[in-house]
Amino acid sequence: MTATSFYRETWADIDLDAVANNVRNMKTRIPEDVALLAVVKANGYGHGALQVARTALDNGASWLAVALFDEALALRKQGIEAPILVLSPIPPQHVNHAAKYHIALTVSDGEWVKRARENYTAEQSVSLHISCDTGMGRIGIRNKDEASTLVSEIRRDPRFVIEGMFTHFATADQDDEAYFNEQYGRFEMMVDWIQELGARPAVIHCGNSATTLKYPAERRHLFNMVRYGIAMYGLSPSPEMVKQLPFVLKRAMSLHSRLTYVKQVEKGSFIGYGATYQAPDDEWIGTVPIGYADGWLRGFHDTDVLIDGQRCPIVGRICMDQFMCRLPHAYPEGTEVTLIGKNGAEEITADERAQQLQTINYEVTCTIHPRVPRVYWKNGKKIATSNPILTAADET
Ligand code: PMH
Repeated sequence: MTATSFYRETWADIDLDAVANNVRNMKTRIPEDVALLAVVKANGYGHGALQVARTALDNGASWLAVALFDEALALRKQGIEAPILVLSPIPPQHVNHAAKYHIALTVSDGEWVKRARENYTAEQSVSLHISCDTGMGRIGIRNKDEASTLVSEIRRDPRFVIEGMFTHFATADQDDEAYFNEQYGRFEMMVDWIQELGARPAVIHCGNSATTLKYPAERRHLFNMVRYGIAMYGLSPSPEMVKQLPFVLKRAMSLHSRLTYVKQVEKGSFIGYGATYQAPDDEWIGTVPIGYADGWLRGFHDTDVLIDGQRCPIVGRICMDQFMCRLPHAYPEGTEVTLIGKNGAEEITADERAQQLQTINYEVTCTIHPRVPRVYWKNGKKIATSNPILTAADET
């Protein structure tokens, strides 16, 4: 158990009401018999896997997915009973753990099944989802031979259950739909191959956030489950998609800190490593306790933060645990600094941060390090805090 208190005043607020809203909105837009799977890998895209998982399940999701077996196990051990799918291949010797904890695995090749069989000592069955590479080029079967080898290897042990099959789209968030349609066509063909082998599974899924937002009622793109990731956290899958969102996405993460040190420097003073900033005038400088080791990357050096509803420029290089910014005048130590989110009438979104780093919003939220405590809000009230640096025992 991680601690609930923290001693450095830097934290990420996670608005679980926003997640709940994004899940309910999506659930009401997809056909009733299409299941909603909440993707909570990478600690829920940085938002906190357990809290997001619980919120999603309470609001219409019935499945969860993660990338690592470790992430699945952590959820199980924390009391999550819903089906969990691990989306990446895991070493075959861990099949026993998967069987024991009812964690569904992704399979891509017959060789994996063979090796898993050799290691399989558990009595329980294990659910498998066949990954199909329709053009993402990451994992999955690519042709009919691979499909039939895989299915026949699986059939050699009745404890293997083919529960699902899926693919992942490489370009669903882009305006040009040609490659998406090509991938979709290949997936339909692969579903037919598996059906011809008499192994059509109960759960067939291919839609990510972008697919599901674009075609919320178009069954052919959804089969009977969709995998909801980035939009569940309130972020658009791509800048192109912002104009075609079927409902307002509510952003769940904001990032905050407080000034720990405020001083007036004389004209000509240097600030930070490399002495890259020289004050052009006498000016007020504030120090903020978050740095690149927190995922507040050095690439943010020429951007602003929000203090008292105003944009204040970061000056000098970002250090490992702190950075400095220019203040319009003196502010008391302890004044709130917003790095992502609203402060007064101003807002800096994860999308703006992504643009500043020439990356995507996914990377911005995932990169906020676990040493930044997450503070969870539900029904407008703080319900939990997680600080994995300290254990619960350290608090007593
Ligand atoms: N399914 C799979 C297999 C995924 O890898 C992802 C996201 C999702 C669903 C959810 O997609 P969404 O967040 O766009 O809704 N995976 C990744 C990735 O590997 N890199 O960026 C996103």
